[in-house]
Amino acid sequence: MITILDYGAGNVRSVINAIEKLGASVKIVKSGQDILSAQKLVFPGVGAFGSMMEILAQKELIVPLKAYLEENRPFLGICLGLQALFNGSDEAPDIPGLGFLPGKVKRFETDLSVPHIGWNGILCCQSSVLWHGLEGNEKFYFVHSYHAVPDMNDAILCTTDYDVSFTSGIQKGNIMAVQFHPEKSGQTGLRVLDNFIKMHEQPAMPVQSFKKTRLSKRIIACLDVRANDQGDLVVTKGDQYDVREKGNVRNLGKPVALARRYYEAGADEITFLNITGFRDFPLEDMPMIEVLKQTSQNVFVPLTIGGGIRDYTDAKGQFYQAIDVASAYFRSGADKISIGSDAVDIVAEYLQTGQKTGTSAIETIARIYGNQAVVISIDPRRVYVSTPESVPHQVISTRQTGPNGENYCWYQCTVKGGREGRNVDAITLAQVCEKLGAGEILLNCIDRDGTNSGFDIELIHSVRSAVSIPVIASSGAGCPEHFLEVFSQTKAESALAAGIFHRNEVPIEDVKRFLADQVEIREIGGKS
Ligand code: 1PR
Repeated sequence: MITILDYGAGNVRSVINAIEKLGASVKIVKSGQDILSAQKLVFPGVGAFGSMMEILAQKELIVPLKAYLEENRPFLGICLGLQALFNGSDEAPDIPGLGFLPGKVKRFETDLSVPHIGWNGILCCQSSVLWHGLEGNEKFYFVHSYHAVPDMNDAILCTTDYDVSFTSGIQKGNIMAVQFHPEKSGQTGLRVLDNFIKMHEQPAMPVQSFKKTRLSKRIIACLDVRANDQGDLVVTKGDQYDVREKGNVRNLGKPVALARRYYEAGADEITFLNITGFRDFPLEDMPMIEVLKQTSQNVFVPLTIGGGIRDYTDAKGQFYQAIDVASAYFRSGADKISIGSDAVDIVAEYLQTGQKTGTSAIETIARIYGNQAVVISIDPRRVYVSTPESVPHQVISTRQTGPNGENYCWYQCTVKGGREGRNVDAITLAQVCEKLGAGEILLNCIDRDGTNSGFDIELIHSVRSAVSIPVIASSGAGCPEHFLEVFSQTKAESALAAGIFHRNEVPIEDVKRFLADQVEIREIGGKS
């Protein structure tokens, strides 16, 4: 029996699913007594350090947790569950941590994008029961802006490089914790969890070791989901956002089955976009929640979901906040949510007032679930202009000239799946969203969507250069070479595709095989 400390913020369902998949039963902590009577305790910390410690205090879980740790009983902390063990964090300087290990948690200071999101390796410093069956060259999924800095080295279990070398695992007796997410790290992660469940008598040491670890570029499969005219939830795909062919919604498969296929093929992440979320409010349109629940039972890589995340009043006058929708998604297995239309309205308002309200969906969700959980999905369209001064927007010079020979363009943000344009450009949108607390940008391009003509490199380069959070390049992938192009000509951290994967024109395996010697990627076939 594995006891899980779920304090109610973020995706604990994936940890439960992973442990159950491994054949163990799970008990959720309801009170401090459940901690004291646990045989093995897993603490999957998610969200923000301050709110985590406050919730633990409100629920009177801090004293029993400290007692459990002091008794040296089997403990596995994950992500914030590692950070909580230290004295405190720069993320919430006034709120103490558990103080089990001396040291602090600090924000990454680097020119690389923060959060550190994606698949990176580990350098093992100590043998551990967690390492059974690992070769040492595996990659794990990380997502965090802060990292532990122990005062003493003796508890460091492993380190990872992200510009600096940081502590990615600690071990003191039976107390173990990892900064990465084993429940999101495919087969390798499941092995680490299984090792904790089994608690072999002897520790193990992986045979190989990297000299330095490197963050991989991520390949993301995207599933645009909506109900077709018969009312079935299907994966669809548009050409420049038009998903109808001869009047019918294109049906490219079932969401849960396709997501599983992509996971098994080596996708580093899966994104679901509920593309009619702007009119079908997700809390009334429960199938998407069901899709997430079912997917997270068998897919152990990160899941992002977008569509309809905004404040909403239903026909009976009941008011829902965007965070209610996000919370329902996180509880159902999402690791990140993505906000599209609402982000454009939030930014338009910010540009008028110059003030943060503190109440926007971006701010409220980031405050509770952490910046890394908030992705902004941008649906821009090129607008050509003859001079940079002719519009009050961030204009770029383009090599792809306009219909009247224009050498400049700006990227107009749209809402409602491209149906309406707004007076906001994509570069400004990304910058303001970063300021408001977004952790990642999913950068689509309506002109390229479904064309197989390659990513819009100029757009991606301009947006990525303007922000310090990771950018997912999206729209237009037609062959493996397009992925190489986007990774070599821009600093995008990941690239997303839909049509070529759905139609099996270019399987994910082929993209990864092609990139293998040219770009740092997570290998498929055995590892991770
Ligand atoms: O506005 O917060 O409700 O979110 C709605 C979400 O649905 C947004 O993220 C928006 O991008 C998405 N969406 C809305 N309508 C469409 C549509 O296609 N009609 N899909 C749509 C956007 C774009 C990409 C696509 C890539 C790669 N899909 O996600 O997967 O362009 O495609 P490709 O590789 O085939 O070129 P809200």
